[in-house]
This record gives sequence, C-alpha cells and structure tokens, in this order.
Amino acid sequence: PEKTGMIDTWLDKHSSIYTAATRHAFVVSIRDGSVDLSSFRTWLGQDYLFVRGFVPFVANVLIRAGKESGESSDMEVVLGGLASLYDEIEWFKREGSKWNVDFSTIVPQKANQEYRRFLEALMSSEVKYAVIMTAFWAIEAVYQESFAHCLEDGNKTPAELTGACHRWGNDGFKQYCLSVKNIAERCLENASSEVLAEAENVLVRVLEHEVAFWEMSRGGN
Ligand code: HMH
Repeated sequence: PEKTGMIDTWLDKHSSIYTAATRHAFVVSIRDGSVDLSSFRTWLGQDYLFVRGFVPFVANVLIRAGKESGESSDMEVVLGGLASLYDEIEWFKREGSKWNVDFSTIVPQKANQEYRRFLEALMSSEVKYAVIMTAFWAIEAVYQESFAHCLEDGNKTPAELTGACHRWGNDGFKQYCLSVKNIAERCLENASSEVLAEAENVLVRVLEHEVAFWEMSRGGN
C-alpha cells in the first residue's frame, strides 16, 4: 500500500534531525574521501561495543514479535536481523584486526553509554510493541540511509571503507529496513494517541542518539 504512514509524517515533521542523523559530517566525510582515519577507528571500536548491546535489544524485539504481534511473519523479519548480527560481529572483528583496533581495551564513550542505556529502557515490558518496533526501524534505517549515501553516484569513498558502506548500504539491508518499517506502520495504525505520542518521541530520541554517536566518532578519542 502506497499511502503515507505515521513514520513518514514524523520524518517530515522532524526533517532537520533526520537529516542531521543521515547526512552527518562524519558520513559525508566518508563519502567525499576526506574522512580522518582516527575517527573511523574510533567509530569502529565504539560501534562494535554498541552492536554487542544491540543484540539483546533485538532479541527482546524477537520475543515480542512472537508474543505480541498477532502477525506470524514479524518473527521471521526480526530473526533475519538477529541472525545477520552474528555475521556483523564477525565482520567487526576482522575490521578490528585490519585497522589495529583492539576491542578488548576499548571503553564505551559517553554517547555510547547513553545510547545503550536508552535501549535498555526500551526493553521494559511497559514499552508497547509499536513503540519498540518504531525505535528498531529508526536505528537500522539511519545506518542504511547513511551508508547508502556513501555508495551513491559521485562518491569518493576510499576503497578500504567501502566494506563498511556495503554492510549497511546494500539493497538487501534496505529491503529489510522496509519490512521492519511496514511492521511498525501496521502497529501504529491501530495504536492509541498515547502510544502514537510515545512512538514519535522515541523516534526523535533515536535520531538524537545517532547524531551524538556520529559526533563522538568524529571527535576521535
Ligand atoms: C550507532 N546505530 C548505531 N550502530 C549501528 N550498528 C546501528 C545503528 C545499526 O543499524
């Protein structure tokens, strides 16, 4: 169905923070080749820690997809995402050795800690399925939009960084994000005005955390 859902309405309303999250200077610097490699290494180490915290979050979404969704196909979508996080962690480890980033000594920076604390709060059973699904979509979509931008026509992305860009910028990941978005939209269609207000708020907060995460990366150590 090609109708405008809640999420697109909210992205229009909050377009400046959405653009800040998906076209951040750090991402633009990957695309134009001016990226500072120490920033990239900071991002790599911090994102490895983030992803390790994201796994239990997605597992929580998976459990809810089995119990609360009312639509059996939701589980397959989320399970696919969870399974690909296994490959992602392996990819991070290979990149870590390639860039000499020793994950065992990396300490989460403030923006990372705050983002992970936010994810933990979303895992509370008080948070409605529609709300956590909206957050899940936004977390994935920011990376999809950002890294796809680094692969679009006219990019000068350094060859050694295209692996990272393909990881989130590929078409399969884009389709997966659309599937998650459709689940969130379906849940939002039947949500109360309180739940809608909470989902909108959570969406904006995800975007703020993503901006802070890019800022942290750009700042290096
Ligand atoms: C900070 N946001 C951050 N890291 C990630 N790996 C993702 C989102 C995945 O989409």
